[in-house]
Amino acid sequence: MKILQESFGELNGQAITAYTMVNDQGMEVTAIDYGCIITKIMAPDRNGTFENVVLGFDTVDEYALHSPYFGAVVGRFAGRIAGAEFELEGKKYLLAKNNNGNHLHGGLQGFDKIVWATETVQKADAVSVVFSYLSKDEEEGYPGNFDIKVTYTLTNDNELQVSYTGETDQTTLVNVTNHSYFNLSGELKRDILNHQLTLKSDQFLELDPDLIPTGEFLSVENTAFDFRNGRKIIDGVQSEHPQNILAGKGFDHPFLLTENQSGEIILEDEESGRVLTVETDQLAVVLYTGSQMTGGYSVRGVPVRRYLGLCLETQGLPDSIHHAHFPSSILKKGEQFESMTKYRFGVL
Ligand code: G6D
Repeated sequence: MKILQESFGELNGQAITAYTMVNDQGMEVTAIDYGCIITKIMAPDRNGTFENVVLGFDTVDEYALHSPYFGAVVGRFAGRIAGAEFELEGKKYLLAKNNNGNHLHGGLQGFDKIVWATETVQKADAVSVVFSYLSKDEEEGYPGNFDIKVTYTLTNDNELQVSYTGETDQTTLVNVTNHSYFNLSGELKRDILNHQLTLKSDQFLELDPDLIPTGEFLSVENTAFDFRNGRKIIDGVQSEHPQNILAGKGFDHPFLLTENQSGEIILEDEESGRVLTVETDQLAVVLYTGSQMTGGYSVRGVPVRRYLGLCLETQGLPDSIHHAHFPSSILKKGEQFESMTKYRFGVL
């Protein structure tokens, strides 16, 4: 097990550093202190060939210019907040309107655009990079000084563990996730339409035309949203379900998980033999199939296009502050925000 540290250029005069965690099986995970962005995950296929399985760039300028949150930690509040405002304990807070008049992914300078402080930890069978940041009171319009740590740990079982801890000195909203785009074909050889996804989820959130939850929980039964027994992503692209069409012919939906830490999310690519198992303590996962990646730049030489990658953003429910029947994303002073999501890479 080792961690390599190297320069990843600079942004606005600030040096950016890349950390590559390597385990004894040859798996590698590279992340940079800008946005805690995971830039590369080298995982084996059924023949033991290690290839990159996430969308990412080799320069920080490309992230600043093009990235739709590739690999980044997203927050203070991942997902959308309707009207870019909310009321908490009798006070109204105004946020950036950075997505059709609503607030998306923490605003203009969300956690994905911060240079985080880092430290590394090396153990016999696991290595970690610990990212920390103090999100100041009223930063991006959110109340409270929110002190957050994100830890990436690579184990010798080819598992990447992402854990979040945080606390605030005032009541605030917190919903953080990692926004990696996975493509198990390796080096973006193919798109993700033939990836098979299995999800332990009976319900998903209905979205309105601005992709804001309406508050309705829809059953997956007899729809392309039913991933309980495994389903190819292409089914959602070819589906005539209004919600698949609304999401740009695909998915951009929060799914409520019926189980946690029990193989609740499994992504498979038959051709490469790669399997990604995601386990989380979060109540939901947003499946986003990249239907808004419409071009204009390349990803390590591959012209970007729809369905080149998919996201499995484990998190709370978007816009929960405006839906009293949704589980809350409110964090109060004295409470500890804690969450862990594990990404285990294997082969069929
Ligand atoms: C689009 O609607 C989608 C979001 O879910 C995604 O996170 C973003 O692109 C990158 O806005």
